[in-house]
Amino acid sequence: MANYTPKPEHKFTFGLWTVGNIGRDPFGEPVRPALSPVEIVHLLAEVGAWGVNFHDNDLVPIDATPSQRDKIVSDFKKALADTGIVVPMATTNLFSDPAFRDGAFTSNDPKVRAYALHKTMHAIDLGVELGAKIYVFWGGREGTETDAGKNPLEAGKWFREALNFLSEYVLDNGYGAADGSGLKFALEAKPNEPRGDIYLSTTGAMLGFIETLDHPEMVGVNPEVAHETMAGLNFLHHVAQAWDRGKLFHIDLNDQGIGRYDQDFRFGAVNLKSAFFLVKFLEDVGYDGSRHFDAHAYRTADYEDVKAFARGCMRTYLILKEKAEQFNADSEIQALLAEITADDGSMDGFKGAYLAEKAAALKAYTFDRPALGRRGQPYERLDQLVVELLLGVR
Ligand code: DIG
Ligand code: MN
Ligand code: MN
Repeated sequence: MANYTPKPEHKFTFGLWTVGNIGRDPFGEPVRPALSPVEIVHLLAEVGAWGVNFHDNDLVPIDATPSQRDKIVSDFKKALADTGIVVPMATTNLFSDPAFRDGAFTSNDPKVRAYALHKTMHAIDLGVELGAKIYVFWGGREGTETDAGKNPLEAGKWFREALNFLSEYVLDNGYGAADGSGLKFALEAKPNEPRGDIYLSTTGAMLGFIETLDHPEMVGVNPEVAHETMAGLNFLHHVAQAWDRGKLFHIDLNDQGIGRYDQDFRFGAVNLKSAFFLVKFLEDVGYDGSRHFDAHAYRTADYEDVKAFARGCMRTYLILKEKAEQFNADSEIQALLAEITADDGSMDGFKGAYLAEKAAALKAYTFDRPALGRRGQPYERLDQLVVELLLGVR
């Protein structure tokens, strides 16, 4: 039996808010006692994680005094030193406090927009102090319930202005550079919840938005499985587009039923096949970033079950990684792929960049259209082999 023990090189991370989730939901009170950041770091070390991430207020309460902040941070640093757990990513909570009830960077209130910048600059300082190299922006409150009171163009401009301002802050403080080295931003999309509709609702929308920024090379995306899946979209296709643009700076792994609220289930808990194709893609392309499990245990879990949840996220990733290696080594699968992608070279003259003579020759070429339509593809055979690989009978 192979060993699916997580190791640092796997770069498995969890947010303080994930294994520290106390089970509150819109219809129920907390079910688990709160753990301190130090206790969470030790729990993550016990289960074999590599890193821990945090929102500013997961670590430092929003009303902490400067001396309380310093004590919390020094205790946290000691826990990191004692365990070897690192901090690859940090982010700002711009969604819990009532001040953000109408958004943060896109609030209609200029005082709130300014406060969101104030809070984020302090949170970036904290993240950098703890070693973060990726800074995530999830705009949980950047949206509307009615479009009567906010022009989406104006909201987009405010969000762009905030990210340009914060990019300059990062450059001005030497946290990062214009070529994208050092601290980078990763924008996380979600279609809705907690707002009725959230702006920039998919990873694709974020990729388009990034190109409108002053320093696009500093900004990438943090796609989350649950968020594209909530909207009924193919998460892998969004990840592939981000990778194609060199913008997959981070990724939030979990699982989700289509058309449900944001379930943030254990990785692989709902759709093993899409989890397999995602892991295969990340491993095949050599993604070298964090494998961040932005997920939480069932509300029915006690802390032993929370640890099982965390171990399950990592074990499932490693098992699927092994299945991807088996897929790539499976002669029957590879033979089918060769058949599917067969190319007799007859179209080589028409491939690649445009040339006038190429276009003329192609226009003049006589295709046997009925023959094109007669060619089937053995996707049923191939997919069944994947299913049997995942069921452990290959
Ligand atoms: C929710 O999916 C968001 C917040 O948890 C956090 O801002 C971000 C970081 O992964 N994901
Ligand atoms: Mn989520
Ligand atoms: Mn997330």
